[in-house]
Amino acid sequence: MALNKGIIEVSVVIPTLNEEHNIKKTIDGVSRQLCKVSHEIIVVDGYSNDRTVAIARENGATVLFDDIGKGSALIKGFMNARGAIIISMDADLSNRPIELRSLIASIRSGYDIAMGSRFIKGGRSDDISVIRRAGNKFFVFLVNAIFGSEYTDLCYGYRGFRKDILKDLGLKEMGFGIETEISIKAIKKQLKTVEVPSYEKRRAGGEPKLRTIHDGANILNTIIKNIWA
Ligand SMILES: Nc1nc2c(ncn2[C@@H]2O[C@H](COP(=O)(O)OP(=O)(O)OP(=O)(O)O)[C@@H](O)[C@H]2O)c(=O)[nH]1
Ligand SMILES: [Mg+2]
Repeated sequence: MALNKGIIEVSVVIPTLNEEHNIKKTIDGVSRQLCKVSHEIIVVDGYSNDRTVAIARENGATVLFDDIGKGSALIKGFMNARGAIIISMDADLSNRPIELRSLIASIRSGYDIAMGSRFIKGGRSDDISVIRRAGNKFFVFLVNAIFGSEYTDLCYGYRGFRKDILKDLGLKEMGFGIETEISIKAIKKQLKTVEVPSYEKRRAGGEPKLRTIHDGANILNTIIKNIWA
């Protein structure tokens, strides 16, 4: 997987929960895109009850386990990543591997965090429902109003990070609030962030894991908690 076992430039961290239909294609897409970059692929699995783990291993990924949620899975992956650049990416084939280029280029050029955005020029989503779009828009408005940011997207997990900054963020969100927590802490810590256009495709197969009301409440709670944090 890594071109040079000792030095890894990019770690791609992929949380999975029952993604047996999608994980091989996800890993293949990343490997193809990063064939000239020293990299590792870390799958952090939430104890899937299908063949996700076996398929991930067969295709060369390192597999870690986490039994809490998407956020805690990402945190575990971040903490175990060896690359100077870390990418977070979903396993449902919504995130296009070709966009790894712009995320990695942004970090190489000096940004601390590059956030995929579906709602800036060049971005798009074929996956987000009307309700979720409205919820995301409301949360973007709220975060920008409270924290003085200029984000166009919030609840979207295709991102790149300079590894050094992740340790200092003290991430705590165990579920789908993780992206919101990162976005707010990036502003509070005055990190150098950039949004890059992203095209979110429809989930290719398998079941959606996000529950709109439950996880929406979790995201709102994340925003409120971080006002005083
Ligand atoms: N380890 C772990 N991964 C999870 C958990 N929940 C979701 N994931 C993974 O996180 C990624 C994003 O989850 P999705 O279900 O695609 O959420 P979404 O993109 O907001 O919603 P849809 O694509 O519409 O289903 C996927 O790769 C999931 O398999 C969890 O509890 N634990
Ligand atoms: Mg998805």
